[in-house]
Amino acid sequence: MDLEEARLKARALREQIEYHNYRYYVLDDPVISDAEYDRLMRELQTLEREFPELITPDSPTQRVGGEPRPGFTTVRHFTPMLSLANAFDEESLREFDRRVRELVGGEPVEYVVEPKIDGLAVSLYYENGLLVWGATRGDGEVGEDITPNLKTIRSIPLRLRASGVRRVEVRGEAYMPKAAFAELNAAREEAGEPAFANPRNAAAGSLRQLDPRVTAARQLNIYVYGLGLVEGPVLATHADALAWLREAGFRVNPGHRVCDSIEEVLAYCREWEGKRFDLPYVIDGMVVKVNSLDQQRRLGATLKSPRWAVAFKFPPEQAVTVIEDIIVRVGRTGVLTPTALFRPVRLAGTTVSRATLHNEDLIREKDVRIGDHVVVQKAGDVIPEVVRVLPERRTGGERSYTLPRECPACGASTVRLEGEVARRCPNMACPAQLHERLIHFASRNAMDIAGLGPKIIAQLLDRGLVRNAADLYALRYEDLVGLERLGPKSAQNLLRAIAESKDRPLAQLIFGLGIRHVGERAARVLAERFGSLKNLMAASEEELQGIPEVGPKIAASVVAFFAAEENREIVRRLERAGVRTREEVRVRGDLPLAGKTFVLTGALERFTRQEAERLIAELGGRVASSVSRKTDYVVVGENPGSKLTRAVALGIPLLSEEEFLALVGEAGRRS
Ligand code: 3BA
Repeated sequence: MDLEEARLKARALREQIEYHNYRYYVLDDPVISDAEYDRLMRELQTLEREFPELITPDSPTQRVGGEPRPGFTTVRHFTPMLSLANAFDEESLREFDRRVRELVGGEPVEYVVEPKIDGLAVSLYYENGLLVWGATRGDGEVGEDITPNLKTIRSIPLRLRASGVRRVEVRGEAYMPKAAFAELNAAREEAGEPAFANPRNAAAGSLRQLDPRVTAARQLNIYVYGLGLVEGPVLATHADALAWLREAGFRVNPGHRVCDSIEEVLAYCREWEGKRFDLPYVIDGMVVKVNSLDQQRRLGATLKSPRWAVAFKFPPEQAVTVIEDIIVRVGRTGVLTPTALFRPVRLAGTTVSRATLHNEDLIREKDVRIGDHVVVQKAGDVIPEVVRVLPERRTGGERSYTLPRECPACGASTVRLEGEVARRCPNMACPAQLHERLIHFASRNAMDIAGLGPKIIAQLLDRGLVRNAADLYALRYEDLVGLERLGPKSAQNLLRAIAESKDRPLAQLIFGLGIRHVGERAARVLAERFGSLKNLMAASEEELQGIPEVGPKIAASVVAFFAAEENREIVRRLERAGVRTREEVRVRGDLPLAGKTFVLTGALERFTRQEAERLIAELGGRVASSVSRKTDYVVVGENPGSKLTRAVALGIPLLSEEEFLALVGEAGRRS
């Protein structure tokens, strides 16, 4: 392939990838499978590796930076990022409205009301349509340049989907969804690392990483809500600005609404207050903004905040309850986690009766005792936590608590490693750890073994029927049928579920092994990159670290896992039991090019047109005579015609003769 051809192809791939990014991350409505998306991305990476001069700053491959950077530099915002004045009750909001109407001389005023995302305010600066930098708010005048980190957020366009924009600053809130926060903290506790207090801290910590690969693994997202400097679009209202932002490719919260009166504003705020706990992200209030930009200009700002906007803050929901007991759980990696059990209370939409106390340092800091009255709340509306003790309600009968020096499950002496907050049971064969490891292995997102829950696993362990994941595949009907709560029919079903799990995708198996720091995303990356457990086991730490999205911690942990002989033995036994340990690209029984439509243009060197068509058909593909949106590949030979132009316009992947050969060669071997 020559440079010009490569340039065309790279452009087509980028356009396609950006389009699918937009469908997936902004519209939440993907039109291709993850596997197809990954294939496009790999193709572009390969191309850019071969022709590095083709790498552009807005290429989707630039979303994960390669190298950690020495530190953050600063940037000066073109227009300052002011702060928001707060209103803590309805009367203050009415007061805000009175002042606004007075200052605009009694004109009618429209407001836009939008949810106030609890994250980190950022500014994104675009020049001639391209993202130049992204920064934190900082002191409002000068922020930290966190461009490589922000580029890992897939819903931030690297290039605007709008033309004629010379310069623009886009403002928004980067945040961590509740589910991602819960997952991250669970993993951190297992790893003996301190948990983040709430999703906002987690988002801020993730964006202030020097290594963007860490940020990339954190599943951050963004809602944009405003503009700073604007040179290009002509806008009359804030609602126009939000509509323009959406068209330009940004993620705008669909929950914004234009209101004609402050009473309507209040009603809308109440409506959102009622559903705040059901949202997948944390909001701590609603933002009320004057809609007309002309009125905004006339209202102006004080030193700190604009007079045309106010944040209506929701109170954090708290409750008082009594701690009845503190128990300790031994996790998959041996971490001892103290959990407070308290009298059930309603909180942020659910009844809660327990809260993690995280670790022994925290218990000491808060001086939490059994029998204490405590204030509880949900950290960022997600995880229940003990905010503080009410010492004035102590009666003298409260009991202090210390984490046991011996593992409550196996009696081994617990240890606390230097620099870790966690106390661990060091015994790899500890039954509590085995139990948790097996629960994890059988869980939905791992090997997905229906019917193999905590109770059954406990019985299997008690009876010595299993000691690790590989033992599951040696279970016989006689072993199962005697278990409590397991009749003949359930035993049959469980056996079938275990057998069916042998065919799970490699990524799920890797995740199921429970390697420290290897979550679902990392497992997917590793499966894709290595294709088999055998290859993964042979990978060096350097090789692993060379993968974007795989940080040094994951790399070290994978190597350590496979260095342990018992783990290597488990893998060997899984293989022998017939568990799939390599990625299978095609669905069994299907032809390798099934469902794929090709168009040929130009002369091929090694095939006549007829030979090429026959080959494609033999492998299950179809050859069409003209390019349409349904075309999967266009094979480009010498002197291609207008089909190439059309393919580029539609963003259809192009294949050179070599690539076509590689594709059918590979497919041919597999069939
Ligand atoms: N709207 C935060 N400030 C916001 C532009 C003004 C503003 C916010 C907002 C000042 C949210 C202060 C930091 C800042 C841009 C300054 C929102 C949210 N509007 N929806 C009125 O959802 N958290 N934060 N950001 N300039």
